[in-house]
Amino acid sequence: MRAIRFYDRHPAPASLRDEVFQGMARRPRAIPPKFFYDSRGSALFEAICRTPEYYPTRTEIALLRAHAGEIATLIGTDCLLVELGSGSSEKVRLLLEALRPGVYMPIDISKDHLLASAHGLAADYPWLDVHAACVDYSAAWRLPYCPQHLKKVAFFPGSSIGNFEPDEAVAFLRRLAAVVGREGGVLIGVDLKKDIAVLNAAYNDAQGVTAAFNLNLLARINRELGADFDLECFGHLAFYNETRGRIEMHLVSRCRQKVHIAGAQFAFGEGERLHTECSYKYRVEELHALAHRAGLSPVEVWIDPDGLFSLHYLATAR
Ligand code: AVJ
Repeated sequence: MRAIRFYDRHPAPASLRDEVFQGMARRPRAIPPKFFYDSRGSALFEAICRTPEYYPTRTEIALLRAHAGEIATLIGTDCLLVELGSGSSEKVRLLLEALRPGVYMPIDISKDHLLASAHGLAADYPWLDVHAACVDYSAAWRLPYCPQHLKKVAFFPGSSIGNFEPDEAVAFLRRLAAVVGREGGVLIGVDLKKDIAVLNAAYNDAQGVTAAFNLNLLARINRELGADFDLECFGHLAFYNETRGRIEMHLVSRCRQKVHIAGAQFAFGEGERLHTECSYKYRVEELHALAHRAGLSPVEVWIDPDGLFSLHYLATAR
């Protein structure tokens, strides 16, 4: 087995405090969803992916399984495969086996999670060169290692593109296009618009795993910033906003209360919301429009038989 390379570009620990304070000053209050993913949050997200209501993960895995051969034909072997937000490694394993890339570069904000999965993959695929990078890709970023001779392909699974506002998604895709360069590609999983009851159920699972995931954000702030959020005094709220074409998640204050974070005091009214996530859903044509604005051309799209989820291959200009 080869040693993996690791690049630590993690934002200083101050960024959680800064972004929480900024978000608490906003009306309505909001905290970016990237802070869900401490080690407890990453584990809870994996548990969400196993709930019967949360269809995206298993549907995307089935798409990758069914079309790995076609994807490999489009991309070819020996590329530099960048994976953004490398969550559970099940999806990328299917891709690695079909593509046999020269270099695999997982990028994630959650350092422990990233290292654990990078080591697991390096152990299972002795032929694979693994360069892992701890990066916040919601801000400006570059490849920490960039061999000129390899075709570069970015894999962005899980419909994480949905966390961005549409204009931000275009800016993010434009940056991805620059990262993969000429003749590069982007393989991206995107959740589709569909029956509202199916969408609402996916973010309100009966076991309450999504609620625990949402509330863990407050637990994390308690742990890392010495705050005193009482988790009993906030409720999970998730619903599909049809006008905006997105799922919204919020934490709702159950009563009037005061919370202390790193020495500062914040009052919450009863029913006051803290917005924690948007998850946009896109029809194929809508995603194509975003891609065009970002300088990417749609090459292929795969959709499951129930029309739940899409997997797009986009290419930069030759
Ligand atoms: C990882 C952002 C794609 O939006 O479906 C799952 C996160 N939040 N359940 C999503 C999430 C609540 C997920 N993404």
